[in-house]
Amino acid sequence: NSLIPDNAKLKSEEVEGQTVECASSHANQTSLIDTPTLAFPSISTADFQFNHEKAADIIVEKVAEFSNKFENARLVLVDLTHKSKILSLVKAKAAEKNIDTRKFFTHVGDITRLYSTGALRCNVIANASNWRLKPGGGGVNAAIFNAAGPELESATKEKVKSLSPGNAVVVPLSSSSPLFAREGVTHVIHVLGPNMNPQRPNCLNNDYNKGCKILQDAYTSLFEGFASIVR
Ligand code: AR6
Repeated sequence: NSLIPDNAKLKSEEVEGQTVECASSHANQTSLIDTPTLAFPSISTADFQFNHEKAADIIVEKVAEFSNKFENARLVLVDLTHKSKILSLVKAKAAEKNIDTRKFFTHVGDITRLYSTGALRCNVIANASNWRLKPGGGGVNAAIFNAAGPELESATKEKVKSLSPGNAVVVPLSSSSPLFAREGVTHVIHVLGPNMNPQRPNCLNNDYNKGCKILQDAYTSLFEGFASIVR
């Protein structure tokens, strides 16, 4: 709580481009600020070229499995634009499955600026990582390492040296990291998904039997990692 600046407490939340006034009383503000929230990008669906329809099914399946396990926590799928195909697919499939929109929703924005530009509080963000857990390489990985500063690279190195596909690692962020100070992000969870891009390591050559299993494992590992922080 103390991490959130006072002047921020009266801000409204923006969900899917719609501004929802949600902090009119002190009690409401407190409950909202206290709600642990994981923002995550769609793993493997850009640089790693994983099929969007299949990825959307897996995201919704895993969200349905995990969202009920969290009594007081939210999962938010984030992408950069309103034109995002993966966000539209997931939104439609989540509605079909009647997933509680208080526990899971989609949001358009930069995952490194969710609070400062979208007024969306997320204490944990996920990264679609590479196996070496190195900065750069484009996509959300480059954005998160850039925004977090050198603190994220050193904290990551302290935890693990590499990741195999389908796994995730929780990295606590130092309070000196700009991502912590500006956005209120206390942890980054690196996730390595399946790769269908022949230009990248561990390419599965369109083997979607393996690919779907690895993507399911990746989300299980991500949501279990988040659960370990919330508990
Ligand atoms: N905020 C929110 N979502 C984003 C952002 C951002 N700043 N940037 C990208 N996305 P990708 P992958 C979305 O390619 O397919 C890296 O080079 C994007 O639109 O980042 O798992 C790593 O080092 C898409 O929906 O990850 C790996 O080598 C999603 O994030 C490789 O790419 C994931 O896109 C991983 O490829």
